[in-house]
Amino acid sequence: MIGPLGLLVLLVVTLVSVSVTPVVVNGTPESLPVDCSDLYNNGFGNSGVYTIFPAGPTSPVQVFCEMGSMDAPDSNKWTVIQRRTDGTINFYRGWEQYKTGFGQASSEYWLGLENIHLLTGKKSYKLRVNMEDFDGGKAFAEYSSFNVAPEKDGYRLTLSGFKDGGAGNSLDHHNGQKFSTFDRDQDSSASNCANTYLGGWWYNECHHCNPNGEYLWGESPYGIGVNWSSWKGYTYSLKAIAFKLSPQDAIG
Ligand SMILES: [Ca+2]
Repeated sequence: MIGPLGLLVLLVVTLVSVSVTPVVVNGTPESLPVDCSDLYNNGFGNSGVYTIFPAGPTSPVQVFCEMGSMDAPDSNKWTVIQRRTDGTINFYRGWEQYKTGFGQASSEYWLGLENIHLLTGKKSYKLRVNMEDFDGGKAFAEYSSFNVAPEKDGYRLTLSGFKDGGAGNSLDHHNGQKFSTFDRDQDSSASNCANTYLGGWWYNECHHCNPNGEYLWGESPYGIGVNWSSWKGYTYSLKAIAFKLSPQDAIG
């Protein structure tokens, strides 16, 4: 039996032990993981949500890692930088939100332009874009190099080495463009593309793909949905799309 004093002590001990439980950090200060490939090499083999440090030890960021499967042990370890799956997260946001990131690593999110820029400055990455329609169709596009410039250059996109996985090359139209949001128009159009097409993107004049557009479940008005025009055109909003990075030297 524990008396009232015993219960009080137990409660205090429990509270103290909860409050001082350290935050679990994947890796030591000397080897903080920059991306999912680092985590995999540190022994974390399962796909899921992890913490990475592309901006250094004081700026942890949550990310979804696709680690492949036992059947394909040499496959790439993908760091997801953008994902749409169900429309639960609003992607019509301003510059500061696109700069720092938003959403949930377990569902829909944007990693943030600053994080993506810092990532692509630390290693040489390839990009894969996987997508799905509402009838079970799947396709992808891959680029052997992907880079995002610093904010002072408008987070300009540079990519090359297209490989077609059935989706077509809709991202090529955006190569060399600065990033635009409704409150920071850096596109090549006289209009405000982000405002017209309801997303934030490397808009040109204006887009061939709109992955951060409005989530609209298939047939939808021209250009405002989650479009990948070379696969499904401008009036079809995809069920799912994900942008993910893997180091260029990875096998697969
Ligand atoms: Ca404009």
